[in-house]
Amino acid sequence: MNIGIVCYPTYGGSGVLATELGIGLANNDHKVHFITYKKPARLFDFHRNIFFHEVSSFEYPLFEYLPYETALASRIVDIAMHEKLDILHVHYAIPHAAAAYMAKSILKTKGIEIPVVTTLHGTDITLVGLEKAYAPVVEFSINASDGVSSVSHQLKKLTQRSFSIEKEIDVIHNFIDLKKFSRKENPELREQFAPNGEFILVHTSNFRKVKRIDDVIKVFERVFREVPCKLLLIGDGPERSSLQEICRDIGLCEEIHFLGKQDVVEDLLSISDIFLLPSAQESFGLSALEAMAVEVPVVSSNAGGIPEVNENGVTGFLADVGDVRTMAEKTITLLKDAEMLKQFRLNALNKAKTFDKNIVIPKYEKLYNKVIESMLTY
Ligand code: GMT
Repeated sequence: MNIGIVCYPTYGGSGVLATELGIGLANNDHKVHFITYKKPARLFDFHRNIFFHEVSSFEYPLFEYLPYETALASRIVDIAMHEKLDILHVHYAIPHAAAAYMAKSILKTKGIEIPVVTTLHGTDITLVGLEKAYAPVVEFSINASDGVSSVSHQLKKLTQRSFSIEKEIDVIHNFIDLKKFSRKENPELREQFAPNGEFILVHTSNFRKVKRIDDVIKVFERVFREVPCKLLLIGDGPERSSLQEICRDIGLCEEIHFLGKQDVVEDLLSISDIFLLPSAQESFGLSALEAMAVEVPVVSSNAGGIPEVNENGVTGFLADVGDVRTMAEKTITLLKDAEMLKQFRLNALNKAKTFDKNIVIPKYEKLYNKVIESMLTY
């Protein structure tokens, strides 16, 4: 198949997943065309089946805001016509699903029918999508898609509750490449952060408010009082400077390492003992799955779709959003009980295996075939 993928090219979960999907599809002999404003962050290597088409908006003094959606739709039209796309898969509804609808309508006037699949990732529904400024377009463009998928059962339910959705929504969970995300012990690296054999707690995200990283620090502060440990904070975003201020205020700068954006996050996860994810909302929690794949149990909130990944008392622990006391207690329990920690590490890996890319990517291929077939019979 010739597949067009539209996504955010950043380190955020939807962009990471879209990129890994594109790589997986290319390995399955499909030709994959990424259409976005920058090369996707996780697209490192050359692959003979992967093509990147940059979308550039034309600047003009009249434009206080660049019309990216128009530029994207125009680029999709161009690629669909000249690369003969069989299907277009857009990740994150805003503004990609609307641009896809526009492109599809233009292509129709040229006698080209292209099916569109929209994958809902979370904040495109929960945070941004429900905003009055976007909601009618989000609802319309989901219904105008030929196939719709959501990354968790919880997100599907929420989408159906929040909008008037006529389309069937297929749940296709996030997935993981278990070859890439496998534990690689690295005592030298570990020693750089924990020279006296301390435990290492870790969190990775885009440092947005929704992640509640201040709760990560509150949990760490409580754990630190009981068990020698260090905290790695991986990623960057709008909250970083205020978080650094918190660390200074509580005098834990030496124990908390802000590592910024990292390309090879699996190496840092591999030297960690517990992953913290106290998010206010989380449609799935790809970062938790990445940690579990490298045998790191997760202590998290029970928000959104997290319970579909992190099983309470099995692969880690869950607590209500904001309940830092329970999160800290559970973390301490795990760190103090070597047998339990060992069992949870194994459970985390086993659970991660159920989201193996080789199980999940064929579900997308099946959805593409279903959508293409239904268009042919229409
Ligand atoms: O919040 C993020 O980490 C970024 C965000 C995005 O849209 O890029 O991630 C969302 O999509 C991921 C991939 O499907 C999910 O695993 C994340 O749970 C989801 N984030 C939220 O719902 C807050």
